[in-house]
Amino acid sequence: MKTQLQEYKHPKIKPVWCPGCGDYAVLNSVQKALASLEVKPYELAVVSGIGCSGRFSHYFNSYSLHGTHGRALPIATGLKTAREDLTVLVAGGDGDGLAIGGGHIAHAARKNIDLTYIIMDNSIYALTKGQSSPTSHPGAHTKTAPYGVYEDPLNPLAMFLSYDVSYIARTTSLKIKEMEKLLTDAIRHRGFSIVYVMSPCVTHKSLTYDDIKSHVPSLPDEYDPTDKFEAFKYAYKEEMYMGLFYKKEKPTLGQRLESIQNEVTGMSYNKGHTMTTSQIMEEYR
Ligand SMILES: Cc1ncc(C[n+]2csc(CCOP(=O)(O)OP(=O)(O)O)c2C)c(N)n1
Ligand code: SF4
Ligand SMILES: [Mg+2]
Repeated sequence: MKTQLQEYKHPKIKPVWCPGCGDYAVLNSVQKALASLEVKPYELAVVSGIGCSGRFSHYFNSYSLHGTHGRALPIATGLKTAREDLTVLVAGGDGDGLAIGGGHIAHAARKNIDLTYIIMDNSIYALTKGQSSPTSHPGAHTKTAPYGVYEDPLNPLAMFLSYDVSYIARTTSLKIKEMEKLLTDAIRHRGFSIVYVMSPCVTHKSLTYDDIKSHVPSLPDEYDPTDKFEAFKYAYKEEMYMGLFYKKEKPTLGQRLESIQNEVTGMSYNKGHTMTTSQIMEEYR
């Protein structure tokens, strides 16, 4: 029987984000994407970092874990390796994922672990009341830069491309239909996918709905998401292009480990006998 949208929502824990926060639209779109893919709540695990966006995992009626700051990806990597059968989603903010946790993206990409990472970027550390993040706009006034942000911002898309993340999309809480479609596609993708969402914060106003409205063209129809050089070109454009930037098919971590396991367990060792892993281990006692 088809799972109803309501069944993904936690029966008791309701979102406590500020009214108008961009993260509501992300939560709703993720739950709609799961319903359209018919992922059952008991087949789903959601892991999140710390921040307003880090509350994401609370709101699911599924396996969920609110991890430590910046460590959602390694936690999810362990979980997915132990339970290949689960659909694993990872969620967090620009501070959690691009500052303290930024180093983990490269390694999730190298493994091509089959996870979907949803990054809600509001250009600020919102939960802790407005410190600069790696994507804060130069010159913006924040709690840690009262005279204006004095560092260059990261270009997250270029970073994901250089790590060869196998599915990279940028979208925004303002384009709900497009976000839902990209999330569905990313969850379906076999490998490490990132859906990078520009999600306004109405309280700290570091990224506002107006900022986004004036900047969000979609990638052109003729755009080829398998062309990495073209993807870099669009990642560096001043306008915030939205859509699927890059997609590549390559073996997932699960497939790589399975092929090693098959090779070892099927190994014919000296005497022409096929040996099990425990028999091979016995040889080393
Ligand atoms: C090790 C550690 N350092 C710092 C903090 C404090 N802290 C909590 S959330 C946060 C930033 C969150 O920013 P972001 O990931 O952008 O999430 P947002 O609140 O903007 O959604 C920080 C620095 C912490 N919880 N743990
Ligand atoms: S402070 Fe900003 S990011 Fe946090 S819940 Fe409120 S609007 Fe959302
Ligand atoms: Mg943030």
